[in-house]
Amino acid sequence: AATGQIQATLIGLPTDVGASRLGAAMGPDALRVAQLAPALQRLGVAVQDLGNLAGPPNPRGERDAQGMRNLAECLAWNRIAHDTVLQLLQQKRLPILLGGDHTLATGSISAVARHCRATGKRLRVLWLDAHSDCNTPESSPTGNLHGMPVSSLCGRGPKSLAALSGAVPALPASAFCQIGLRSVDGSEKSMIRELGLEVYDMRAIDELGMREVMRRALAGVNGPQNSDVHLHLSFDVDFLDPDIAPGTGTPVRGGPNYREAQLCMEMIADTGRLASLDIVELNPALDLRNQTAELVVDLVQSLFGQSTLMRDAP
Ligand code: EXY
Ligand code: MN
Ligand code: MN
Ligand code: MN
Repeated sequence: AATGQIQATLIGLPTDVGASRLGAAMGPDALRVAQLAPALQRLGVAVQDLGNLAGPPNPRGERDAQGMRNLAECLAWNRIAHDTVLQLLQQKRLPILLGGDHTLATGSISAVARHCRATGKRLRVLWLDAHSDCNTPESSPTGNLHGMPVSSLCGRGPKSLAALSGAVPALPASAFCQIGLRSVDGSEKSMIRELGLEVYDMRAIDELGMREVMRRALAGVNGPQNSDVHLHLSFDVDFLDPDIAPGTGTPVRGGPNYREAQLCMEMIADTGRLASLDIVELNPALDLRNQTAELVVDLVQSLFGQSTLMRDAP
């Protein structure tokens, strides 16, 4: 491959064990139907697809004594996510995790954090989501583990998930930046405070505009002084307004529109530091003619540098 060419690997993790609604398990194939790999290849990215990896089926369990649903299965899927992402990072590839529900970010980001520790990179995680995903088994209203990955990664969640990275917490809470929030449980508001999470909710986007929000979110990522930053994007499809992205299990109205989402992706692309990506919570069973998957592919093109004009670096 040419020097400097991005070598990306698609990892299909077809599971919805962390959610209440079924269907996110079909997310990887919907993205393939929407031509994700060819879209990246057109932008000069070399793409390998590992296909869908196998894991345990969804037992649709009730909450256990600790308050969690399907913990054993979630842990198994997250071990697969962790091991696969870690191996790809060691091969200098850019892992693109195709979920699957958002629990899987526990495994992928645990691997990214482990890799950054080993290589001396500084990790920044952008978390695009309608939700803050920082419940604990005790605080969760549902027991669904897709509402807990952030607290797990910050060392507060279920112990087995929190320990995947080989260090607890897997990363400091200050590494996170959450954007697009508009559905946050009361207990999560306390957790956001306690952890000191950097959050730009929809009100911040309304008041500041997406451009300023992203300028702030990427302040520690852009520029030559930050060339040692590994930027991870965890993209929950429910970040997007459900008018344009109905194919997701926990939609919340009032999200970013197409142009705001596209600018968000373009400004991430401009940093040149994107090194790993999760695309999660796409639910084709709730979609209309795969339009949400097609929208995500369009946005991922912006994320990998598609732009209307040739522009100078920021
Ligand atoms: N806060 C709610 C819960 O914990 O059950 C809803 C979480 C939805 C999580 C989605 C994936 O981002
Ligand atoms: Mn989420
Ligand atoms: Mn969400
Ligand atoms: Mn476009």
